[in-house]
Amino acid sequence: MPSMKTVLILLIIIGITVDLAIASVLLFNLQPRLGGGASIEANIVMTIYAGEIDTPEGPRYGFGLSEDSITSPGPTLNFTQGDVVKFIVKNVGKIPHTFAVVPKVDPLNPKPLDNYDTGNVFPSEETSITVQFNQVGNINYQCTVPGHASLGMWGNITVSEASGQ
Ligand SMILES: [Cu+2]
Repeated sequence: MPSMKTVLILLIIIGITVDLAIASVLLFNLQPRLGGGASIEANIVMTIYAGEIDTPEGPRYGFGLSEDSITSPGPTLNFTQGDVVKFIVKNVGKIPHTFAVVPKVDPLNPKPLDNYDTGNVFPSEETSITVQFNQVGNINYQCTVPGHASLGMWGNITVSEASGQ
């Protein structure tokens, strides 16, 4: 039979282990929130393609809702207040790009809303970011790589009032 002392030590060890497990789960869950509300359940999932395109005016950068519909600037995205949108951002171009939600396009010094910025997505890679649209109004998305928005790598976002409110 194990002594009372051994049992107590075992119980303390089990207690610490459980605490550590709970703490790591909490920390793990908090992490995505810092990066843009990823822990919130999305009601819309949208895939955004980022890349470069050739135009009569020369090479431009842009976004599209399919790989072969990339435009410069990108398409206008329409949402309703309260929408939680999971953007899957795929880079189908040849250089790194980002996707960020901003109050206003700024090619050199963008200020993403609530850190809603994927950071670099490298060619052939994809990432996702979950964005909650709480405020009615017209905002933008853009690539935050310096200068890319100047080459058309941005688009409009409209957030409309939910009906019946
Ligand atoms: Cu870019």
